[in-house]
Amino acid sequence: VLSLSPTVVEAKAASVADVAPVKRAIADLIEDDAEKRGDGTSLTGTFVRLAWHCAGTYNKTTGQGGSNGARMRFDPEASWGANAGLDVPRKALEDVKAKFPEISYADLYTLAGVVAVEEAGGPKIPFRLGRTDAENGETSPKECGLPDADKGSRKSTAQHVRDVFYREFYASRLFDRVSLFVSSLIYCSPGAYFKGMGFSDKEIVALLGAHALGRCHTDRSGYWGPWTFAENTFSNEYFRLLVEERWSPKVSHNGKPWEGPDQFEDSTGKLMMLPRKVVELYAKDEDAFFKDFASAFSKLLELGVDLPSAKAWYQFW
Ligand code: ZEM
Repeated sequence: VLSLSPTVVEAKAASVADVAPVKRAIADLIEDDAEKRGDGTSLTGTFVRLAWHCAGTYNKTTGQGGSNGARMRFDPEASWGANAGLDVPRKALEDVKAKFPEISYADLYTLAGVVAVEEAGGPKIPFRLGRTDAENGETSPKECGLPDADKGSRKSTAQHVRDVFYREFYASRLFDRVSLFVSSLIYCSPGAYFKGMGFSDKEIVALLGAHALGRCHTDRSGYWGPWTFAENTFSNEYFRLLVEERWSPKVSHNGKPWEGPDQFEDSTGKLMMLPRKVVELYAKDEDAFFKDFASAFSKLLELGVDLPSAKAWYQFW
């Protein structure tokens, strides 16, 4: 909890009013682009993924990464495989940046995710301005920490889990629109990744509910299709489908990647136990999901950003 001096509180109130036109411009961009596409897809999910991949580089141990800096504009982050396709939302946001040059790219990219959630009917996300932009060549995390950013063995183990999992799913007849969201939950929940950033199991599950929005693209992740049947609407459908389908592909065993043949296990396994309770809660209680998502997403977007002391968060507004 922040203790803000009265002047800072006033300045914050002013910033909320002044950021409204930027939010409007982002919302208009989503709408106009959706009209142009005319195929039911939109920038909504892609903006949320952009915000998440900006923030998700944060490493608590080194203090590196995070949405501050907007380093995804430059290599190496621009060409990380995990960021494939995120040049699309970055380019789209250039129009907004041109209209409001005062806002940093780092604030703009994260704000776009916030606006996308809100415009899709999701909760209001607490959002503060004040991120600054890094120069090209300033430190980026050395290797891509998305989404397996914990210590030591992570590259081999987590990446391998992912590879194994993806391969199995390609081979599997169960690969369809609902399977990938199961993969995300299983892949993420046991990992030290989000925990290392200070997220609880509940917050992790709430964050993954963002997969109500958007879709997978064959030219980005290699997958195809949305997780839900209404990809531009923020809802608890991700959780409802997860509970109703009761699918649980086995991807690991005793902390190691599962190397056996394709198989599925009941969700009472260790990996799924804790999150499963939360999934059921969110599947039943959309308000609880909205509330928890708003605070977890807000927290995510501020990782590594020193807002209160920077004071810069209201300088332009
Ligand atoms: Zn996602 N996500 N995600 N995610 N994600 C994709 C797309 C989107 C994982 C994942 O496998 C993938 C979080 C965490 C994790 C969104 C939001 C958030 C895609 C498809 C994949 C493969 C990319 C493509 O092909 O375009 C995994 C493994 C995660 C665990 C760590 C968190 C946290 C999110 C937000 C809070 C969103 C909105 C999309 C849809 C993107 C779009 O373009 O529509």
